[in-house]
Amino acid sequence: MKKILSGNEAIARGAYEYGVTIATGYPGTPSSEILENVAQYKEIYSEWSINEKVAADAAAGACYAGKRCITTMKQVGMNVASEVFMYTVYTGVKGGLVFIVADDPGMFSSQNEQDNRNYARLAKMPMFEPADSQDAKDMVGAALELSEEWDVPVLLRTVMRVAHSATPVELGERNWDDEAPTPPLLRNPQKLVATAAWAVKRRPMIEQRVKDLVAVSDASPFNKLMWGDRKLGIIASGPVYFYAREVFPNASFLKIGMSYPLPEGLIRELSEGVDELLIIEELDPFIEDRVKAMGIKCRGKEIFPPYGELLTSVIESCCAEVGLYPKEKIQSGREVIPANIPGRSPVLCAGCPHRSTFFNLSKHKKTVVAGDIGCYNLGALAPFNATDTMGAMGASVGVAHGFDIAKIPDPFVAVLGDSTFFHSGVSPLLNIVHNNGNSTVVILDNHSTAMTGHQDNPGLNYMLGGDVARKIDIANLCRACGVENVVNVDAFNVKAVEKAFDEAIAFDGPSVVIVDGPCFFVGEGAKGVYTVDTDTCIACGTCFRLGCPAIIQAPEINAKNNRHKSAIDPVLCVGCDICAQTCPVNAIHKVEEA
Ligand SMILES: Cc1ncc(C[n+]2csc(CCOP(=O)(O)OP(=O)(O)O)c2C)c(N)n1
Repeated sequence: MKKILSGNEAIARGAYEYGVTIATGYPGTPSSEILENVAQYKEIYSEWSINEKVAADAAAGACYAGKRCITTMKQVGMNVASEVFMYTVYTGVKGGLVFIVADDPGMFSSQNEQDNRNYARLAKMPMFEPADSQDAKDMVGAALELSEEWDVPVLLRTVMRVAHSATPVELGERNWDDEAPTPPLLRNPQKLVATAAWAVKRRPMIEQRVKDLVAVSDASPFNKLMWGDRKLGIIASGPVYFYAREVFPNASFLKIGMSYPLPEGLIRELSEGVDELLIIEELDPFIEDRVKAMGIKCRGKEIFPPYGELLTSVIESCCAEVGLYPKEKIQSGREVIPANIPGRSPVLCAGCPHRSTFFNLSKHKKTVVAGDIGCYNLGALAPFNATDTMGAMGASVGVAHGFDIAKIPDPFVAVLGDSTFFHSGVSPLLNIVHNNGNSTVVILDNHSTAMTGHQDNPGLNYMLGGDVARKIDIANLCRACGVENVVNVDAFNVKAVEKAFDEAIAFDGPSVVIVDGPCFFVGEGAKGVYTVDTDTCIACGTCFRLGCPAIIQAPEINAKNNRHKSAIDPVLCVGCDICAQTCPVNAIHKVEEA
């Protein structure tokens, strides 16, 4: 039976069909739906772990116990998990272990555009790259088998277009003995303890394995040499293969699906059979560098940019520039976003509990804000313009400590969310305490990992799949880290939030303010609708500084300052009351129900 599945759904299906019994991960676009779909297969234990490294360690442990495991992450999550594949390449596996990472060429939802194929080379770990959903499902099976046969973790690297596009997939059944008991762990410290004295003995094997795997790559059904016109040969991997095929339907192609190590025999065969060889790949010259190192003449990054997606339109115009494609054939209208659409800045949702924090921080222009990754990243944008730094998850707490030890003259705070705190905020908080630091850490506890789709985290009493979980109290955790000044404040009380910030910043020693209030989408729903009394409104603009999408311009103008008065869109308002609390003339009030 065939079904149309997204790449992420297809990977989940592959995990089901090919006997995966443990699946771990940490959410992040464009990878999150993999685990959410895996969770629907009751034969597979799945969990959102607290971060990618913990998820990958857990998968490593389970694979040592003989289970087939996958661990999923977004592209920057690979950095967090990197310790784990660097050591599992040495220890090997028992059950198959597949690291699944979704890269983000074009940076649709990421702070950088790293090309994680480089990690395969760095770790010397085999890698597959699906071009569509069928590939994605099949490669889960192939990667697990390769992992077990070669005693090595395998990387399955997708990109956003594969993760989120839906194409037909042939479905199979799960052929796995789920009732078989887990045998005792096979003790083998010389292999599983990656201490220098033992690991160094395995080092030459790792090099040899990569050399031997070249033959496997050459024989892989995922590496396909397809002869066409001998004037032009193209090597492409992932979805770029389809884009390139569309531009050059008659060329000879090597479609690469197993991309580390590369199929050197097939590459040589193609290069010897064509007049000109092009490497069309998104981001880094990963294939090109290897092909050139093999002494083969080819062109790649001298024609195509090393950033962004290489969609059909980009390939056409780049090739037209160097005379490889007729300029007059370039098809207009293929742009993803037509140039004449005005840009719109994203804003916090109506009813967002983060609003009171950024409204207050934006009033205190002197306060430096070390920001973090979550919905609250919008605090960096208008109308708040409050956040000064943001680099990676959990970085806010360490960066604030850096401000402290550098003795910056202005007050400062770190701001991060509950999921981010659990992910990588706890250890830098311990670091502040241990090193006699004097920073204020603001934890925006919206009872959710909201930005990536409301996944669970240790502050919540449920797990992926719905089972009841032990709930960690963030305030007690901070106290256990040694922070004496920990306060909880209601996120929907603007004045109380301001007071808590002022007191925490003034406090001599580390302090934590937990701004507590549920994300609207996990809370109890709308609390009513508010309205603006146009006669009372003085058009001061204070409510616009809340950046609430429900607050709009009224047609009426205040003649004194010639500015539009405010109004509230009743469809968007959820009754959080924040605008009413901040209006200096009390012009905003709740619409009483009839
Ligand atoms: C290393 C890494 N993993 C995953 C992500 C994807 N990601 C961005 S924000 C976020 C979680 C945000 O949750 P939280 O801190 O609770 O803030 P909220 O969005 O709920 O306000 C995640 C998982 C990332 N950017 N970096």
